[in-house]
Amino acid sequence: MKITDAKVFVGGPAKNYVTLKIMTDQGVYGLGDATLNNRETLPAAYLQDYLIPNLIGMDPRNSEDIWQFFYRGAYFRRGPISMAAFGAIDMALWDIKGKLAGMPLYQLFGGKSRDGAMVYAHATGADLEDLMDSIAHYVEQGYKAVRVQCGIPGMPSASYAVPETKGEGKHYISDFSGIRPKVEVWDTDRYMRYMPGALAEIRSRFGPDLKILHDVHHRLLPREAAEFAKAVEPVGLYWLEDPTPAEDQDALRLLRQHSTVPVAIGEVFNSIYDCNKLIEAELIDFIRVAVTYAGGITHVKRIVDLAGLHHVRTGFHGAPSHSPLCMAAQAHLNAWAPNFGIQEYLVLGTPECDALFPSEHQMENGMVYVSDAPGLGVDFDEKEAARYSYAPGSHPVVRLQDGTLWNY
Ligand code: CS2
Ligand code: MG
Repeated sequence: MKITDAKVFVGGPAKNYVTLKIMTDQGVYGLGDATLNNRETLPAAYLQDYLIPNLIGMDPRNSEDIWQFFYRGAYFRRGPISMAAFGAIDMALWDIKGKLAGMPLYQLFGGKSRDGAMVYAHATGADLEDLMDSIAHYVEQGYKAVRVQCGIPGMPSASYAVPETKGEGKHYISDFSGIRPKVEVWDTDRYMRYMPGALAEIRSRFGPDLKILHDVHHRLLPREAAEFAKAVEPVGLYWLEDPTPAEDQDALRLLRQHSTVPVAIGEVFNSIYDCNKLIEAELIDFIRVAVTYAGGITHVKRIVDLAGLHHVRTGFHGAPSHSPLCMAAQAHLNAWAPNFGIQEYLVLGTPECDALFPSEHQMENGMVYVSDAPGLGVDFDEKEAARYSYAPGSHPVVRLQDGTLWNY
């Protein structure tokens, strides 16, 4: 069996999805997601210029060897652009494998460990009352877990995940348009003083059963993160996410010595070598890698298995930048993983997105139910894809009040 061709598509409804389609001499094709948020053209170019010319003629069933060939063969290892490109190839090869076997991917991993996988939504408010409304909206829809972010009084601009424009319902619209980033201003002291009390009010309003998550987005120093974790301990958070800059694997030691708050980290990691120390030292409770950014199913499954040895559960990244293909790969891993925790999930299911990526995966009452279709269980409509093109975007940059550049 041979790979005969592969194509890359960039674009989508309000997103620059990077979709890879690998064709074979047996008519079976596979699909993968290489969407590196706000840097989408780079994995696309890597695929087109270097990887696809090598893929043609390879046996698509040898997904492990193909992964090793590209990873080792590049000589310069890791990095988000490479790993997103390898991730798309790997997803597409697993998709082909599942279709050849006539089985959904979770069966190839070891079958189902659960019927539905719990997901969490994003509740956002310009202030606490606004956030309470947003949480109530998701609770009414049946979500059991909600990530909560709100504006901080006296902060000179919107804080992390609180865009200035409010869209329909309780959703805020992230405006990442344009190649030049917007600037947000951050004030650690005000955040540290305000947020623990706000989280406590959310807990008392919604009671003990709601799983409450909060994302610090790498903004605190290790000592500050330890103080913050101690302060929010009575709230009983499901997790505290990215309390410190993620590239320092030792930064969480201090937090761990001072608090038992569950810690989640890893959305910016792209390899097992970014998190092996964290996992082995049991400094975290949830690993947040994404199948797209961390080299596909083959590599992420290794991370999940290492995590399982150390009581670390999964909480895969599920920001809207991941296409339904990545979310499907994660849904199959979530159905199987003995150490599944939770899945971040934003409703992608607009009619436009469903038309571009038809699938039978279901979301109901805050749970995702994986489809039994062979492979990833998601298709890609090339006619629909022709409607979209690339539109450059950027993440905001963050500065302290004196102008010092900080972590977005
Ligand atoms: C966030 C992300 O989902 C999350 O937890 O931290 O939305 C992150 O800001 C984006 O993925 C950046 O591309
Ligand atoms: Mg995050």
